[in-house]
Amino acid sequence: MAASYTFLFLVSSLLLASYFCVVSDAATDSPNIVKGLSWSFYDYSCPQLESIVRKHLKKVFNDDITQTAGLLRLHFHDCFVQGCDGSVLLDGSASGPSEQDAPPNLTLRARAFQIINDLRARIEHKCGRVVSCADITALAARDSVFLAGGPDYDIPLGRRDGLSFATRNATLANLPPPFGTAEVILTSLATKNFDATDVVALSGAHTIGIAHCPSFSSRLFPNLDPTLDNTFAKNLKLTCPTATTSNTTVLDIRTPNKFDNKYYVDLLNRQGLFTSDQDLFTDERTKGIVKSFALDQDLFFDKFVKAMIKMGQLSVLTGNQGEIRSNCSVRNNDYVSYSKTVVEQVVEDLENLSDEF
Ligand code: HEM
Ligand SMILES: *[C@@H]1O[C@H](CO)[C@@H](O)[C@H](O)[C@H]1NC(C)=O
Ligand SMILES: *[C@@H]1O[C@H](CO)[C@@H](O)[C@H](O)[C@H]1NC(C)=O
Ligand SMILES: *[C@@H]1O[C@H](CO)[C@@H](O)[C@H](O)[C@H]1NC(C)=O
Ligand SMILES: *[C@@H]1O[C@H](CO)[C@@H](O)[C@H](O)[C@H]1NC(C)=O
Ligand SMILES: CC(=O)N[C@H]1CO[C@H](CO)[C@@H](O)[C@@H]1O
Repeated sequence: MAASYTFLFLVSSLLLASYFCVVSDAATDSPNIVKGLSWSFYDYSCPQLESIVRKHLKKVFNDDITQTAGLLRLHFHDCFVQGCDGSVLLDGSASGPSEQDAPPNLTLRARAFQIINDLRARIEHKCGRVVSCADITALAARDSVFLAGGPDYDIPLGRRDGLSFATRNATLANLPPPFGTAEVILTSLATKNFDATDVVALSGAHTIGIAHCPSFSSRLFPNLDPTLDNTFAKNLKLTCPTATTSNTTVLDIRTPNKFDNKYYVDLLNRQGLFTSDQDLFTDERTKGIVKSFALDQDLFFDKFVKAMIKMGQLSVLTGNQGEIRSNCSVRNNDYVSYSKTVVEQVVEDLENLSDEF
């Protein structure tokens, strides 16, 4: 009897101790959370949210692992232009040109938008219209990182969907160009409060995904950028015989579909694809950080998670701001026959997917 009480006491002390460790870790390590967002936002209104998203994405990536990159980039573009408000998802049709139509968005994947809308239908079916498209996009990016082999981490939720498009000019002004030097990228991201470590860590997202020739052909034509590794440059010229070919190539030649620290190993070997990547290993302010991430994947993961949580809170709408969009592609006001269409769609989804739940 006494022994078992002692045992229970030990166990509960251990549990308490680990509880307090977690709490104090959270207090010291966690980034600040914007007012209105929370780690437990949908715990009551949609407790299945995170498992619905993860389960569906596992299936999607089983068929095509390259979709992780499209979803990760979508969240980046959403957040950098006018805040993480889901505005990047809006179709241009209803209210004039949208973020999707500005040049940097021409290469966002159509499939990524579909996946977000598929997730929205599944979530609405389970929980009603309580989860924003901006939060779904943030969760999809988080799960893309993890399911591609990267770190798993919590993100704060509670974003609301924006009512307006970003202008074409705002889109161009907020997304830095791939031909920018480290100076350009550092200056651009500093306006959003990202420091050199954040910049190098966020650029590590280029450990997955692809790019089209025009995004890096200024390094090949008219003259070869001398910082390019010779063999790497030769192969790029085979893929891109002219500056405007629409061919694509992978961003990380070592492990193109795996979320790891090989992107930094590429940079050490002068095999970064964009000037904005490679110059991080030239500029004295970022070179040491690149090296440290190439040598220590856990360090990269740790800094990446911190920077992503920061990015995911840029100019968010919360509380009663904005709306919870029913169709991620359209504002509720513009969605005239919304209730009928959604009900029909949800019923159809339910029938088709009943074995999934
Ligand atoms: C730091 C400045 C950045 C620049 C200049 C930049 C630029 C680009 C460009 C030009 C592409 C290729 C587009 C194409 O030709 O198809 C690309 C792809 C990509 N970017 Fe970035 N990016 C930056 C930061 C980020 C950040 C912060 C993330 C995410 C956290 C990110 C995630 C991605 C991903 C995953 C892809 C591959 C997309 C796909 O395969 O569909 N990028 N980026
Ligand atoms: C957008 O930018 C261009 C070039 O910088 C400028 O000429 C134009 O007036 C701007 N448009 C708006 C609506 O601000
Ligand atoms: C790239 O595109 C060109 C046409 O513009 C084509 O001839 C060539 O075979 C393509 N190269 C690769 C590697 O896909
Ligand atoms: C969402 O809106 C788009 C654009 O108007 C439309 O094509 C699509 O069918 C809508 N989706 C649903 C589920 O109604
Ligand atoms: C559901 O299944 C029917 C056929 O059973 C098909 O016509 C329809 O396109 C499917 N809908 C979705 C959303 O997959
Ligand atoms: C102008 C243009 O081509 N816009 C595209 C931006 O990206 C989305 C998703 O691929 C397309 O649906 C738009 O047509």
